[in-house]
Amino acid sequence: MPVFKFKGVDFIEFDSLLSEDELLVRDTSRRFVEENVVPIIEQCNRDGRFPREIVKPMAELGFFGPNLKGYGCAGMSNIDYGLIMQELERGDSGIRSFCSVQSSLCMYPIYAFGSDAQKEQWLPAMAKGDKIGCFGLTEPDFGSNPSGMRTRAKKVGKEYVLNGEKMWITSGSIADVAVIWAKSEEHNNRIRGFLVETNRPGFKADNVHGKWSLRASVTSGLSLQDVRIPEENMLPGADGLKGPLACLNQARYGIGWGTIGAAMSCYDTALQYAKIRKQFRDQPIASHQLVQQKLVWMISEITKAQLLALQVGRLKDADKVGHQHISMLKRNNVWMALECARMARDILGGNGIADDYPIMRHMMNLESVKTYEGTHDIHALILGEHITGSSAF
Ligand code: TGC
Ligand code: FAD
Repeated sequence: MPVFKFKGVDFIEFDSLLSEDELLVRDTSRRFVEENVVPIIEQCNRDGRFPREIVKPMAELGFFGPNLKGYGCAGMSNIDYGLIMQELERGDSGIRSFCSVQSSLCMYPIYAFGSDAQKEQWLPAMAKGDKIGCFGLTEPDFGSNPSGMRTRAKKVGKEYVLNGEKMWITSGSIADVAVIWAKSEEHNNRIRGFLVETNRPGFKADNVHGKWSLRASVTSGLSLQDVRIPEENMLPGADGLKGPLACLNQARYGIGWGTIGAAMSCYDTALQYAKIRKQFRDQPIASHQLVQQKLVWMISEITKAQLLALQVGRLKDADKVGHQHISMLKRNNVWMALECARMARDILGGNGIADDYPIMRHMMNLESVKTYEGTHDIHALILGEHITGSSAF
């Protein structure tokens, strides 16, 4: 079975739009993935194992909280952050997921909404990969509509007591700290964020088994039964649903870039395969018009997705990005990558379903990516509300 080495995908000299520093970040991340992810990921996927051994090496390259400043974080731009996500997801969406959650869903809320003491306690350790975080927003009965959540925090003396269930939580059972979103009785039942150390009595994380997607990522259900935390563990700066939604803006932005990486992996594999696979008159399938049409669709959509991601990133770096821009990026680029994976799978014929090639794994992963961080249709409704002024939720 031929092993294809990734050749990079750049149709319109996209690289000329990146600075030397940005290219360095991209190439360093690319090398990391070639050396540390590609050789092990198919086996991890088969075994349903998250490769914890790559957490420290990722930390050493500054992959955790890369766009945060201070506290041991790398202080990179949002474009740099996006390029890291692109390369990680070219390896596997589960590896990018781990970084998204650590960086955008745990470190970011502590950075943006935390007290000085919370920042000092958690951010340097999380940047080093010594502590792992998870983000508990979704509940068994409240996914797209998190405002209905049932998890409650009750103030008792100088503690909060938390009760509730969270579902589909990435890194749940390997986390040292969980950012738990709960309705706080003390705050008129408004949603607040709480830092819950996962070794507290009453906290339990059970892994979801039988997943056909994101198999190299840990996904857990969380149960909180009378979990007591000191009052200092509440995030003082987050009030209402806009707190967790602000974190989701960061992570959705990273997904917008990450999925380009998955699409590049599928396109590059399909192109290399089509050039050597022969059918009919001893011709490579790449010479057939219908195969070319699929490859052309893929490279066109990947190129458009790169430009969209770059512009949203530039807006983000200039502090001009709106959550509607990020919704368009997440929605379009996940759809684009999933369509690329399906077409690439088709081009490989029967070989497309085997894990000698990365395509089917990307395709299965992307089904989750289409759903989490706001489903494809929820982002359509967010965009629809923005352009019409009418909410259709
Ligand atoms: P709505 O009334 O529209 O908004 C409530 C308040 O939030 C403000 N807001 C935002 N703020 C910041 N960023 C955004 N993107 C925001 N969108 C809205 C809004 O202005 C309002 O503020 P205020 O001051 O008036 O209170 O809220 P709603 O209840 O109608 O719901 C809105 C909706 C549907 C958009 C939201 O609930 C939503 O996005 N649903 C999707 C849920 C979701 O994305 N869950 C993700 C869970 S985490 C995850 O999936 C991690 S996967 C990790 C991985 O492995 O990579
Ligand atoms: P539902 O909300 O029940 O949606 C089901 C279907 O109904 C979807 O097609 C949806 O688009 C549609 N729908 C819902 N409402 C409307 C409407 N008003 N109009 C039209 N269509 C609608 N959550 C976390 O908090 N933290 C995590 O770390 C995390 N990691 C995840 C990892 C994985 C692998 C997965 C699969 C999920 C993860 N999630 C996480 C949860 C994820 O965010 C939710 O699955 C997602 O928000 C959708 O919620 P749901 O699954 O309850 O689907």
